Amino acid sequence: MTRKLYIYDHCPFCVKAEMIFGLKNLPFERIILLNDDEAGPISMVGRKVLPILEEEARFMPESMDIVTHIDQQGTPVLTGTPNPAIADWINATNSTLYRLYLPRAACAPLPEFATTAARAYFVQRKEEFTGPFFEILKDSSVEIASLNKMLEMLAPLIRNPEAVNGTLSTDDIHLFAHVHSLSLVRGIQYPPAVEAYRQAMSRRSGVGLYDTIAV
Ligand SMILES: N[C@@H](CCC(=O)N[C@@H](CS)C(=O)NCC(=O)O)C(=O)O
Repeated sequence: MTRKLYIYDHCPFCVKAEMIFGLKNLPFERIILLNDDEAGPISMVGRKVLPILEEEARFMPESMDIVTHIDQQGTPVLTGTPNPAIADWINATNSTLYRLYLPRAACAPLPEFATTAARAYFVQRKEEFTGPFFEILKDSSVEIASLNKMLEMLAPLIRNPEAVNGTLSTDDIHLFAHVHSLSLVRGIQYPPAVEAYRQAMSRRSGVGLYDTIAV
């Protein structure tokens, strides 16, 4: 069976959906839509949202529904118990991360922004929430320092580079998607435990980091 996963490369929810295929070594067709393609997702699930999984002409939205569905094919891999401290850490860093991330994603050489119109669509919609991107990009030093401090607090929570709590769990899906977005921000300093985790999860999930295009 060929499964198709419709995604935007920059989208952390799409990263979650992609990860489970890599973690389970299951093949899939990776299809990146232009960010201003409204008709495509609407024709599949009735609203403009990605990721979407297409399986035997049926369409499934919602990243964690996709993760659960794919994990249930054969032997599940996400068998570990989540640690609430990981969700707390993600929540505590979420707004700072996405304030830094969105303007950088908007400049990045990603396929969903292959046309000027697609990039402009993203900028216009996201700036409604964040304010002008150019203002955010002028100086990120305070936010970067705060994230660097938070990463020092994440390090002791990582029990194993191969799985944050020792056994793969949904925490790995949420945490790696988060640090994947962070990899687009230049100047972030990763404590050794966090660096080992980023690299191991990138390898295991097949989702590459943005380090080489960080802004
Ligand atoms: N709850 C959804 C949220 C997905 C979501 O918000 N996706 C964003 C991209 S990161 C989206 O498609 N937003 C509409 C848009 O970009 O126009 C999930 O977990 O899959």
